[in-house]
Amino acid sequence: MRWAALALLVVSLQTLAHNYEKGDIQVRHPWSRATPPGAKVGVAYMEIRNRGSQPDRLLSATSGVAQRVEMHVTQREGEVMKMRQLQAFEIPARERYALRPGGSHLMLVDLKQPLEKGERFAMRLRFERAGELEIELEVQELGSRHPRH
Ligand SMILES: [Cu+2]
Repeated sequence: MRWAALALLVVSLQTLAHNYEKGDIQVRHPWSRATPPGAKVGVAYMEIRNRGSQPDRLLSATSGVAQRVEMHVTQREGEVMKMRQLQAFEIPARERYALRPGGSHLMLVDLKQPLEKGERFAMRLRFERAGELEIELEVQELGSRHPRH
């Protein structure tokens, strides 16, 4: 009885917090956006915290919902915002690296199915120091600018 209650508590805390940890790396509030029918790309956002005294790097990400996941930064070029692909995201020691609309993000390329509001999907992140971390992203509505939490 006690164990069951404890297990339930753990599950509900995880649902509330929606954070993931591996080594010195913590991933907070990973989320994505619903895609219109026929869209071939989606996005993923989150905050990556490095609590360690050494920098780390996000080397790659994979997910079953897309053919591949790319790391993009958004840069202004004159009047236009352009996306550029990076080979890694550098996560400085004792800092937060935010992936958010209008900034750095993960791009889900060649989606295998539309992303629907309210669903969750898994993604595997690979960090140079912290290793691999499995996270779940929550799909929010089409125009969302911020995580729901
Ligand atoms: Cu992009």
